[in-house]
Amino acid sequence: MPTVAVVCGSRSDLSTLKGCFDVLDGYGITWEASVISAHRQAGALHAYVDEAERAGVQLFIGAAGLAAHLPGVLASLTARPVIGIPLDGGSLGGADALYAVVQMPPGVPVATVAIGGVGAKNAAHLAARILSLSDPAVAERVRTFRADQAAGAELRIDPRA
Ligand code: RP5
Repeated sequence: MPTVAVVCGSRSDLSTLKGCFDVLDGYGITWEASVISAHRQAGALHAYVDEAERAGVQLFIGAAGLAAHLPGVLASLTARPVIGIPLDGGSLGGADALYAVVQMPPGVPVATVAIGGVGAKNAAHLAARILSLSDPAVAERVRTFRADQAAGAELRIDPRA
């Protein structure tokens, strides 16, 4: 079983998650992805979380659109960290999913990232930072990523040159 389990609510969500998978790969973090709908397959979701926990998954990423209850249900089923990605799937432009994912009741936290593809990438970056607390190899890759990002962003303009 991999370190990170990514669960989304529909096959239609998978293309948005590519950035998440790529970033996890970049950090050398093992992952698996499953389509299990909180609304359509509640029993299967419960069974999957039990199995994943027993097998040693350390962190869950949940992604869903519309009335996006999947990340919250994940957080109800596990004590491991859950990161939620609200997806832009409907006429409210993802605001519906954002509210559903972020507005969890006290004691059942979901670390919520931005809507859509940006959030998908940041879910993986946040997972890496959490895992880096106990994995020195991932911590080193996070350090390298941040240094490269800063170097790539730097721009100095000297009109005298
Ligand atoms: C949510 O409903 C899914 O996460 C998806 O974003 C949205 C639409 O699902 P489909 O009708 O495409 O299966 O549960």
